[in-house]
Amino acid sequence: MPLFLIPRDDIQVIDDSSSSDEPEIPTMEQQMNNLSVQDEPVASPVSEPRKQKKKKVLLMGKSGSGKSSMRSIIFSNYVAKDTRRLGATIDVDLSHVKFLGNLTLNLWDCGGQDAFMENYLSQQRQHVFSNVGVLIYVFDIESRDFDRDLLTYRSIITALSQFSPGASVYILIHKMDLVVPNQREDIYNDRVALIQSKSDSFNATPFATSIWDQSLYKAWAEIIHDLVPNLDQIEKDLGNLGKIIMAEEILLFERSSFLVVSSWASDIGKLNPTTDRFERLSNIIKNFKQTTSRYTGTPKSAEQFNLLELKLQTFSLFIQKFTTNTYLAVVLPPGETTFNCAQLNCALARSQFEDLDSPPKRSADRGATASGEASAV
Ligand SMILES: Nc1nc2c(ncn2[C@@H]2O[C@H](COP(=O)(O)OP(=O)(O)OP(=O)(O)O)[C@@H](O)[C@H]2O)c(=O)[nH]1
Ligand SMILES: [Mg+2]
Repeated sequence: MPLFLIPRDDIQVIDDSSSSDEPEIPTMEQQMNNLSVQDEPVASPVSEPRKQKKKKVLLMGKSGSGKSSMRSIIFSNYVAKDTRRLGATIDVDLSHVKFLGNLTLNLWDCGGQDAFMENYLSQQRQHVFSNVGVLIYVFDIESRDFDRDLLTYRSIITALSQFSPGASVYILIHKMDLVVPNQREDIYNDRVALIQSKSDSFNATPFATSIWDQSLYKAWAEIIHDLVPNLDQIEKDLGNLGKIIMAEEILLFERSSFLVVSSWASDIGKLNPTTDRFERLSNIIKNFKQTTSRYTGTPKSAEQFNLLELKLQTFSLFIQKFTTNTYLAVVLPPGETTFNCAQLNCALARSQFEDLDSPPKRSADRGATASGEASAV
């Protein structure tokens, strides 16, 4: 079978003259090694010009509800059991997360103890609630005083409508693992109905979550999906690539959180009955990276693999480091030739996607944080 070269109209073929980094496709190994991360120093947030794609994300909820735990798992390579070591957050823990494209998440992890909550609602009201892009409010399903939690939520919503009426609101009904499985749905639906009735004009999107399964990834992937710029174009290009390499499914992962930010499936891929496969894969890969780190001694935040291949009788899969901020997972029908062609073409397609997920060349905030983790400011 011939090598499928990607038509120039659809996916830009690497042009040697425009990129001195790229080899002349000598071997697959060199290709893969060349998919290096191009981190550049992160400019100080003070000196950075304000850009539209900077999003202020408020993470709120009462103390012990699990806010810092989820933040550490999604953005700082913690596994669930590591979160038992976390202490209560004092005031606001601010992180500056470089994400796809120009998107920077300014993540405000707001300590939930009463004194802090009162302070956010009074002295710091304008400071905390203005220019908010997203509010993620975490409810502890085990809370013994849900009425009080609702009152606090109501006050937060009032402050948000005052200073950021255009913000998106997500409510996470968290620690679902602590509820017996046959009661989960009923309790969840009751809580959601009550919370939504206190959400004013905000259309609060609910999720049931737990740090002990993949539900956390589903919630955060959907939240991030709503925030990523250029998504239409990315999805279109993924579809073109998928058709050319005869893939059944393609997933684009953000490289440090391993959240699925975009995907495409063929007609066959759409028949896959495992509807939670994206978040399952995120969870599996994060845990795989943890294990690799433990047994190889590499830092948790390091890039631990360039390429992962899986060849089974019914399908093949590879996950490869793709652009500066992404990994690409490709599911294919079995067959060595299709597999090799697909890998080569994905490597060739990188430059097209790098253009999409990087800010303009001379911008101060190009690339991800050097560690790939949230860095405190
Ligand atoms: N069972 C269970 N425990 C969880 C879950 N998420 C977090 N926890 C535990 O809840 C405890 C408190 O978590 P934190 O993340 O520190 O809570 P917080 O909301 O940041 O609290 P403050 O910083 O005081 O506002 C930790 O011991 C976590 O291990 C979950 O989904 N299920
Ligand atoms: Mg905390």
